Amino acid sequence: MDDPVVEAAEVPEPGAVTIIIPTFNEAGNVRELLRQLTESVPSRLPCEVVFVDDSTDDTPAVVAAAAQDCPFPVTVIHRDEPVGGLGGAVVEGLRTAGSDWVVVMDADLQHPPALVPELVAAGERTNAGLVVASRYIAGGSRAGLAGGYRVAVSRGATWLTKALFPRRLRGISDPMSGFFAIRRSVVTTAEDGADALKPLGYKILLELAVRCRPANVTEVPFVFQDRFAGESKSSAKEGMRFLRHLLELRTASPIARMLAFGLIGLSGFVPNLLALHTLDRAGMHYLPAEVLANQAGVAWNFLLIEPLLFRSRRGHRHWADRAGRFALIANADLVLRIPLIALFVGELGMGVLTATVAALLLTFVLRFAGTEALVYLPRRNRMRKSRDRKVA
Ligand SMILES: Nc1nc2c(ncn2[C@@H]2O[C@H](COP(=O)(O)OP(=O)(O)OP(=O)(O)O)[C@@H](O)[C@H]2O)c(=O)[nH]1
Ligand SMILES: [Mg+2]
Repeated sequence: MDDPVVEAAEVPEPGAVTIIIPTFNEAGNVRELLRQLTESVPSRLPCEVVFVDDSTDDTPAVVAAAAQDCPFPVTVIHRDEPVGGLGGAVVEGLRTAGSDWVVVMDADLQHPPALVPELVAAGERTNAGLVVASRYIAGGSRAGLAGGYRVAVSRGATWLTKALFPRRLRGISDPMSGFFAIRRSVVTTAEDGADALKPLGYKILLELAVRCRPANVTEVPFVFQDRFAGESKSSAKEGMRFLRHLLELRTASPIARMLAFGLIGLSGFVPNLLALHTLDRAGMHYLPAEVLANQAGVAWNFLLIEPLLFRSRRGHRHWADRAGRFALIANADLVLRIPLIALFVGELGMGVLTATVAALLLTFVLRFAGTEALVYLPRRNRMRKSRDRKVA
């Protein structure tokens, strides 16, 4: 990460709001954006502006030049590595902010700068921790969302997200909004603060609302404008990232993860039986065939479970190490099941069917816990140290 390149004024005024603006090649927009912010914000609310930039064009230079005319401090944090994309950039900005309120907005003028003071005022008035600028409440609209296709995708994504998180997103009609104000304390008092945030791509508001659980949420309507200049960076790839992000948030709790682990495990019966069928037809004795076919199920499970459930928890071990451990635990499950059933029937007097179900459940829980602890448990101290080194 480079040093901030612009400091138009020494320090922000007390009580100021930090406006975080992620930018990726927005050279055509940032001057107009700073002009409109200058026009509408400082007279009503002291502010500082932090651009978190992943551009490959001259956006930082354009900001530096335009900042000369701004009556508030303007900083550009240019990241050499765009970790986490747009969401990662916002988290980077949150880490540097020192103010009570932080506003996040896009650089392309789809979010009206004049609304910034109103977002913070609404939060103060209602004692909210999060104020969302919404396109979907009375007074708001999505005029600038180009084309029926994008409107449909946006609507569908909003519906899916709200259906997956009915409680955490209560009171938020527009969880896809990129324009919102949040009290910094909501982020810092959440467990692990900004470190717990693992945004993936565009949906940083979703990440904050689900992981930080602000107690009180308010919405303010706004009209989503057309892009002022430049090109959209949202793409089909972003769409896939969004779905992965949803899944990751939804399986953040161990119970939900165990459920997903079980479902993936069940799907592993398909390759297992297919392999068994093939080996059987090839004339292999059924016992070695069973053992081999089980490996097909194990491989299937590993390939699905890794990216879907443990994406952010696999960097600390080589993939071969993880695959070996995973397979060992999965096979131990099989070996353990028969003596367990014998124990349940012989010692506890259970019926064979009950004993089998009990053994299946117990080995499943053991397998899940074993996989979590022995394959994917992040070694916290080590990870933190290596990150600290990177930052330094
Ligand atoms: N730092 C950073 N900013 C990004 C990245 N991707 C997009 N942005 C910024 O995030 C904001 C939103 O991106 P847009 O491309 O406008 O996405 P959108 O508003 O969904 O799409 P349009 O409606 O077509 O404008 C803009 O300010 C972009 O410059 C990224 O990878 N890193
Ligand atoms: Mg945009």
